[in-house]
Amino acid sequence: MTRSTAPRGVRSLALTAAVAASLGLAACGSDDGAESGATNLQVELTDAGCTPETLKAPAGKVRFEAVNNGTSKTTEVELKNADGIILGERENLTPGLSGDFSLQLEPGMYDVYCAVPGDLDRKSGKLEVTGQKAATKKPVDPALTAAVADYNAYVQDQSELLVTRTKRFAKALKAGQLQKAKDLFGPARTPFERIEPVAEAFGDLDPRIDARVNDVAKEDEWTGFHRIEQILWTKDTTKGTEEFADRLVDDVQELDRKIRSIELQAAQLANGAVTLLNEVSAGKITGEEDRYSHTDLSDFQGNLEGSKKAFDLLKPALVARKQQALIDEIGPRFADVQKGLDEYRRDTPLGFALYDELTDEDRKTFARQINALADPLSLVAGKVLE
Ligand SMILES: [Cu+2]
Repeated sequence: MTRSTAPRGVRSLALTAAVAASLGLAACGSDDGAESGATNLQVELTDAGCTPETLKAPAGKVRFEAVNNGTSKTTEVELKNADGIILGERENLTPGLSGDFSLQLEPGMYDVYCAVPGDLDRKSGKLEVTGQKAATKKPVDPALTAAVADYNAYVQDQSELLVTRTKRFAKALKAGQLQKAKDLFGPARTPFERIEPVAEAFGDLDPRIDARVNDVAKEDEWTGFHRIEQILWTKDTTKGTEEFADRLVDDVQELDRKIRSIELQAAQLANGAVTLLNEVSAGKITGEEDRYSHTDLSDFQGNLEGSKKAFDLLKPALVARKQQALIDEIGPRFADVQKGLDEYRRDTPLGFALYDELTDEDRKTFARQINALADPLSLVAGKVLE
């Protein structure tokens, strides 16, 4: 994966070192006072994973910071609950970068997984969150409960749309209608791209539906939209897609059922939107997602809509926390990215220009706009937990 620009979360090493020093030994359970009431946890990325390997924090608000002082063997950190669901993560932490996320943690054991994309064999570190579950629980803010409930409803609506459009796409594939199938490909993907901010909660359905060829260990395990895309555009036929079309319909239907029982957290909406935007500006910006069809811009549009939905739903909670200034900063930046995308709207089934029309300079402009948005957006999770 090439990176056109540095992901957000870049801070000077000097500052990181100063914070680490004030904590003594990048210790667990310390509070550097950067965010009121939060426990600050720091890990350093190493060749083998993260150090320290065990962390402890009291239940409540936790701010998690990861720093890479020079390893290329570990570039991302994920915090997972006992069910393996990713609650927060930072990616693309190449040497010299650090990144953080905040979330509210219940007592229990969590995994701190530090690796490079594609490495599935790393041993996880452990985070123990101590305290009494019911007794320490603060009353839940109704603004956050509403945000989560509304996002859940949004995710369900989009998932239903995904099933409908995927079935239509599969029907064209199985009827041998090549052009129709190509026309339906991008629009079928859009609902999935809209809910990608919380795709980590989909478990292995995410790769089954949306993996690129380089995301799978063996090519014969590769399924989903992009497997079909490759056949349609490189072989110019629907032949050979039938089996993948059936599996894709099964997988989006399974996702639709799973989504009904997914429990999201408010911080997950905000963190998920930021992670996704970082992924767009650092990875998808190269055109890697839809490398055969070049339908990337409609995916970006979906990613932007899903991220904006999360932000819009969190606004009342931000207002209640006197964060109008942050809202006023983020709002125009969403509009800037949207304006940039709107320039490529076309009157085609896809609704957008093909991505290979964009020059390197055009792509860099996009990446800059997206980073300018992701930067203030990354503060939202910490604020809503205050
Ligand atoms: Cu995707």
